[in-house]
Formats: sequence, C-alpha cells, structure tokens
Amino acid sequence: MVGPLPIKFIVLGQVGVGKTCLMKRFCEGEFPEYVESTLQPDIAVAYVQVKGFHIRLEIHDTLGQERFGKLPNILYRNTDGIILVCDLTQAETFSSLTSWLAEIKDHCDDDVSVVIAGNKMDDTNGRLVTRQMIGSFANVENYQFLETSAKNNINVERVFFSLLNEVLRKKTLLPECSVSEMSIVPKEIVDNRQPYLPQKLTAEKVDIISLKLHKFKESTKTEVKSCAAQTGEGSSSCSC
Ligand SMILES: Nc1nc2c(ncn2[C@@H]2O[C@H](COP(=O)(O)OP(=O)(O)OP(=O)(O)O)[C@@H](O)[C@H]2O)c(=O)[nH]1
Ligand SMILES: [Mg+2]
Repeated sequence: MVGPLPIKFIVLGQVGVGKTCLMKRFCEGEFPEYVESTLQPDIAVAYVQVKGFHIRLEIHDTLGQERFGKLPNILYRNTDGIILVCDLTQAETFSSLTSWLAEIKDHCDDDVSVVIAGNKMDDTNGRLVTRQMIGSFANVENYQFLETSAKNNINVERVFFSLLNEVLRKKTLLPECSVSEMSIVPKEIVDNRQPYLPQKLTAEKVDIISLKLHKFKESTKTEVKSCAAQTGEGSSSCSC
C-alpha cells in the first residue's frame, strides 16, 4: 500500500538563530514561550496536501555546529531540501552562511534545494543584516531567500512551502503546482487517519517513490554495516 510521498528537510544555521522556533511554528502553529538550545538533532513531521496529493514532510532540527563541532554525516543523507537560517540581528550568523553552504555542498547531492531564511525580522531595532545584504548573497548563490519571524508568524509557512515547491519541481514527482495551492493537513485529521493514500498517483509515480524508499533503506544498511566494520559492533566511537 502506498502512503504519502516522503520528503526530508533539514534546518541548519548557527546557535540561536531560531531553527527550533521556525520548525515549531510551522509544525505546531505556535511560538514556544520558552525554548532550550537543541542538544541533539530532533525530528518533527508535518503532512502537506497539494492538488489532492499528500506529502509526509519530515523536518530535522539541528544544533548550531559552532558549539559542538560538525554535524554527523548521516544527518545529511537523503535530504531533499534545506532551510538555512541566519538571525537578522546577529551579523556573524549571516557571515557564517558561506561555510554552511560549503558544508551542504560537501554532504548533499548537487540538486539539493536550499532556501535562506533571515529570521527575527520582527526585531527592527536590533536588526544588523539588511534585506539588500541577504538578497545579494542569495542571488550570487542562486538560492531563494525570505525574511521570516517565527515570533510573529511572518513568512514561516511560505519558507517551508517554497522549499517544498522547489523540491517537487526538481524531482518532477507531482504536476506543476504553486505555493498557494499547498496546505498543512490539520493534526486532528492526521491523528485519526487511516493510512493516507494519495488520490492521483499513477503507477509510474508509485514506482519512483518505491525506488526512492528502496534506495534510502539500502543506503541506511550500508551506513550501519560500515559503522560496524569501522568500530566493531556496539562501539559508540563511530564518527558518522
Ligand atoms: N524576536 C524573535 N526572537 C526569536 C525568533 N525566533 C526565535 N527567537 C528567539 O531566539 C532564541 C533562540 O531560538 P531557538 O529556536 O532556540 O534557536 P535555535 O537556532 O534552535 O538555537 P540552537 O538550538 O541553540 O541551535 C529564543 O530565545 C527564541 O525565543 C523570532 O522570529 N523573533
Ligand atoms: Mg534549536
């Protein structure tokens, strides 16, 4: 039985730029009153519908690597899209985008989609990164960019949907669609759902999706085997 189309996003950026708040705002519709610094990668799932298709969006929240060293390679595996976040009130988080992009190029497929989010746009007094700065940077790198506020809920859905739209367009998995045609499936419906069946999947699309899942499972197996070979089973010293 075929379920919703699985898509993986990761949210990257320096410590404190608002990665967790953006994810929670998108997935839970709320800005957390109190949020702790993320100490290990976390995953949230949102279901999105577009043109009668259903997508299972798995969003991986990460920790700013300047505090704990590089993120594990496996986190980047099978990533379809990345939201790269900087804080408009902290100039160094904007400067760090270049090294984040190098990291992405090192670890992800060439066709991975990236959207840059300049977060905390609500804090107009504290702002140090101008729209022009972030816009020129994104243009040179040829990525989309949006200014966001997880706090005031500005452009949060848009940033996730723009990235999803680009992923779907590149992979040509679904018919052409626009951000305005996307919506989150309400949690109550997801909780009570029977297995979610896309209504218009053709046999060809089903094959593509099955192949993608198969590749993912195979690569995970290889990863586990190579870890075991490197470290001996049960060892915790594997670097991946
Ligand atoms: N003004 C404002 N503050 C925000 C916004 N988003 C997040 N914050 C605040 O920024 C701080 C850090 O937010 P987090 O979401 O924890 O940032 P993070 O990038 O996940 O941080 P790490 O997990 O430590 O890497 C918190 O105090 C949030 O309340 C925003 O849009 N506007
Ligand atoms: Mg966090």
